[in-house]
Amino acid sequence: MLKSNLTMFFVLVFLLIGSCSASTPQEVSDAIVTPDTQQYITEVGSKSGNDTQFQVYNQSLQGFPTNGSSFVVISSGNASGVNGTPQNPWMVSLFVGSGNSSTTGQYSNRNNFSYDIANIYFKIKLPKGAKTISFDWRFATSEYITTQSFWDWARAVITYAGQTYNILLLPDGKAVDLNSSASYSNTVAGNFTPKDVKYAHVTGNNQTPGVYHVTFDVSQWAGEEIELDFWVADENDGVVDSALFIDNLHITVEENNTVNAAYVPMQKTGVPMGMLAVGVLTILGGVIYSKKQ
Ligand SMILES: [Ca+2]
Ligand SMILES: [Ca+2]
Repeated sequence: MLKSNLTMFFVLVFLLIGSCSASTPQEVSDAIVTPDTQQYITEVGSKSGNDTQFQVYNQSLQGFPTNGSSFVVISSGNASGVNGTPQNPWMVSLFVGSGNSSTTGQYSNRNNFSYDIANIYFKIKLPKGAKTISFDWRFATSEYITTQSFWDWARAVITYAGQTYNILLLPDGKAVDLNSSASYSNTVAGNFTPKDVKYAHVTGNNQTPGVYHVTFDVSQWAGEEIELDFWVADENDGVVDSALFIDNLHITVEENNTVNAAYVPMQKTGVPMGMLAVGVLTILGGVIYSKKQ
């Protein structure tokens, strides 16, 4: 009896630790890349930051997840335990001591030194007929938006043939940081909605509500490999943190290229192509017939 109780105790402890543990780049990828886009990811990894700065969530926060049952928070501090009620600045703070501008070459939008730089990168082999890459995001911070001494920042950078494109932009086209996001953010003192995270400010206020969505045209690189880097960092000091909420990373492909003979499970079912066509036509006929009824 005692032994089974002890076993149950350790199982519970394990589950509790497990639910709060940091996430690996592969877990991040599994959580945010849509099922039909997974096949195009050739490599995922991290160039900067430690495990505590990446966290997969399997719960509803700030309108996420927007695809599937999980999403990711990437932070310049501890990314776990951000669920709660909005707090005044300093409440979600940690000097992580991971990469800084000297090691990553990444400086803030006003070119200041940065700390606790978190990165997740994806190498993506775009299929023939690739049209766009897209994802959903929100920028959150525990910094003082009113005093604005520390312009923490976030980027999503596509690299192809040495050229880089930051596609994480606010509705006015500005790159994301504490300063530029202020006019788009909920505040603890104001109308913070939904009130389910500890951050002092999160983008998506009454004027431009909800989760933001990026769509970027990649058709010029169809068939080629590109890289996508997500970056989040502290500026000037590492103590008060900021974060990026991400989900629904997706590549759209021209319809002619989405159905490929290689993906038709011919060997599994053993149904000859002709029979398959008859079956599809029969179903279509049934649909048309039932619509006419
Ligand atoms: Ca900061
Ligand atoms: Ca930090």
